[in-house]
Amino acid sequence: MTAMTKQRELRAEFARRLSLLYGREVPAYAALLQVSQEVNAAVLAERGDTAERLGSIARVTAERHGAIRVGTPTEIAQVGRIFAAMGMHPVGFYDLRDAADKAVPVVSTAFRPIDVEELAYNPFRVFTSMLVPSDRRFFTVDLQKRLNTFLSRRELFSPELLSLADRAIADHGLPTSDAERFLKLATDAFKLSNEPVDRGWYEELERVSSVAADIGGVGSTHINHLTPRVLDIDDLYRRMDAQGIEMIDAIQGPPRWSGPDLLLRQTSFRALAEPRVFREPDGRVTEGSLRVRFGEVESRGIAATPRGRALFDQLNTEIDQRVREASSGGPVSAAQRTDIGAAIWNERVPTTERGLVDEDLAYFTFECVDNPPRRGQPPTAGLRTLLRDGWVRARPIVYEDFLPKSAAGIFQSNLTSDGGKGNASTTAVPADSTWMEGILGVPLHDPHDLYAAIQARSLAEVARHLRLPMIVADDAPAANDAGYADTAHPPANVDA
Ligand code: OOG
Ligand code: NI
Repeated sequence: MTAMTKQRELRAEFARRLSLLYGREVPAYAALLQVSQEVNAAVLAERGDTAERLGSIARVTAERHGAIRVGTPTEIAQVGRIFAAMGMHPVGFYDLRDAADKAVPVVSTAFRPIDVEELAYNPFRVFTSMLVPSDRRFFTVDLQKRLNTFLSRRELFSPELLSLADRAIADHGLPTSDAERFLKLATDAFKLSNEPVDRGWYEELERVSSVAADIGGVGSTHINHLTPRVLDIDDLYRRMDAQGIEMIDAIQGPPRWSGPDLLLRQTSFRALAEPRVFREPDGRVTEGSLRVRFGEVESRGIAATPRGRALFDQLNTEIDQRVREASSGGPVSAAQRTDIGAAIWNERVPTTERGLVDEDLAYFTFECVDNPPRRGQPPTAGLRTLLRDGWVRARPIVYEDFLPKSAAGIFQSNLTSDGGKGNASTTAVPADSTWMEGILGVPLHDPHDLYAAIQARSLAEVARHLRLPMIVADDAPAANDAGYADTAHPPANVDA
């Protein structure tokens, strides 16, 4: 039998090779990795086992997300085949055209593993954006036509790479000799090209949107950034700042607060000028530079339920409002904004994991405790009571996805031109999740469904173990229950 390289092994090795490639191309990324490792080592030393509550240190150390940008439905469908070969599937739909004030004319999804075991093995995910040239808020009919002509002439992924991808999908991996070829072609496809960039064309697009120019102004694609995960992003921010690396103003996502990490916090250092070759309008080939690629870092928290997500969105609105009020007295600094955010969160969100379970704000898996406090049949099938009485324990499920507002913030803070954005009324096609699904030809997973299924499976297992027909969320409101002393907040935390 020929030795096979499994899809998960292809994924882990692809992530490793991209990281080596990006470190060679963008030296500041290598510095960021170094600082990330220092931060993680410090957190592990300080917090011990609890540092690994949201993933083993081995997982977190290897963990990256990439970001790529493509131009057409054909291109994103090809990207989908290459990632499917590595066990990465499209999850979620992000419309950054609406999430941003500046011109970000793309819609996006994230390709990632979806099974618990696959995520634990290597969670590599790639935020993948596709240009929408039909959107009249950004592009005229004429520019759309010329863009489409330009894009239809380029080939990002060779037929050989795509056919190897299809074989890896069909056979759940590749013979090891072919795996090497596949990995080489896949990694090379995201290398920064030294083909001359047509200056006139690039600049025309840049006047509309830097993102459009980065995607449609060049003949190939490249990895835009590769993001390591840290266990303390505030510490990382301070350390990078102290090294004189220019960071964007803020950490995106939830503020630092007194409760457990939730969802996703991200920050980045500013896009750096990289040498590129240009073809000038008079035909001369010159050396110049472009500022499109940057370094991002993130810390991941617990996945929020739809209820938790709605609360998060509502608190964002309230933070914005409070910041607006405060700014009537003078400019509000990033630090002040963080303080305002933290105050609101501390007041409105339960500060313990148990509180998050009780109010159904975040996803957990549940398991039976080996030595429950009492013997025999548990008295109830209610989850809160089982937790309180020590029959069952909860483990948080880590958030594996992205946040549209943060993604838009990261895009925007790295744009060299603001670009223009007209009004919405003349958009041609509804570029929505159904449309994206049709283009990819495979289901676009809903992140909530994936987390909910993981949680439900663990509850079914608990029920089987305890010989209960099913586990139900207790219907008594948590705060009426004297056993919830560790929940620091009254029920008014949530407006339901
Ligand atoms: C993608 C920006 C979004 C994130 O982590 O939210 C993103 C891009 O710049 O192409 O990567
Ligand atoms: Ni990113």
